[in-house]
Amino acid sequence: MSDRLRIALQKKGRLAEDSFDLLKKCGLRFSIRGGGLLARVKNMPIDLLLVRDDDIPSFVANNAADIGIVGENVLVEEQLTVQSKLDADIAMRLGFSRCKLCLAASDTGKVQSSADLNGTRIATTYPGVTARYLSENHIKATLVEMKGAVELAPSIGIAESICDLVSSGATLEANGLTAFETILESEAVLIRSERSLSAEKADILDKLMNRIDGVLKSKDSKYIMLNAPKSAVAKITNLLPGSDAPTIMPLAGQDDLVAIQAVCTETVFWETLEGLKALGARAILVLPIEKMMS
Ligand code: PRT
Ligand code: ZN
Repeated sequence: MSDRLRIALQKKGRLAEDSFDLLKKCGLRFSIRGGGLLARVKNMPIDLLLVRDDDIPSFVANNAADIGIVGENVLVEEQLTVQSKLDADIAMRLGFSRCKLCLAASDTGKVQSSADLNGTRIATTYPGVTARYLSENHIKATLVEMKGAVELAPSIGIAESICDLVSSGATLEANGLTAFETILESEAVLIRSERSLSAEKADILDKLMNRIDGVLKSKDSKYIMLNAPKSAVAKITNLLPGSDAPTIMPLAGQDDLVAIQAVCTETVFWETLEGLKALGARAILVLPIEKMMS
């Protein structure tokens, strides 16, 4: 393989746009056009391998790609169902495409909780993760493996419950189903194998992961600027969410006031601003942060 770092990404689907977006925010310049399998990053030695999400863990494990971005649900399922140990694991959590793998059943059926699962049928596209849950909880049930449309299984009479991904819950509701147990929480993850990379690739991966870290940190971070009475500085700085060491500066011609500036690494809510104001803070500005590197 060449010394260009190869990243396996979902070509089309729920992960694709957010994965492309994250890499673009990291400064990678590329365009995804047509049906090509490979897209070249113009300004860094990186190639993007555009595939179905299910193939990403094995492509990384088998050296078709160096790293990949995939749902944790797909990675864990592959780890549990592949014959020998899968050489691909989480290098970084990415915080998007969050969803849960849940057991769900009809409100009127005989399964209302995990305690009712013994001797019943569960339809799922995640036999590995579902079987692990059943075994850990000493439940004996039959798995009905499906390729999709799992939510229809109870109404067509092939299973009493399902185990499927849920995000808003609208699909379950539309099919008269209610989730009664979460067996896996998932988000998009960056995965890599344990193989060592060439020095060039290791370098570029290091740089990329630092940039991803910066993008993720800056997402919820805000820069706060305000003026405050000197007497309230301690209370005001205490209220700034997730900030250490704010900058405190004198204000020309205002002996009793100081200017405070701080990076807040947690969400700044309206309630926080109201609290700051109640302590005497004035001219409060909350600014977005585009990039961060520590
Ligand atoms: O074609 P390819 O094989 O690449 O894609 P795919 O069709 O297998 O996957 P895709 O694009 O649907 O999902 C990719 C990944 O997105 C999943 O592996 C999850 O990690 C993540 N994700 C996040 C979801 C959902 N949310 C989600 N809601 N994947 C699927 N769903 C489905 C779910 O299966 C159910 O049918 O959406 C429906 C439920 O959604 P709500 O909002 O009604 O609860
Ligand atoms: Zn898929």
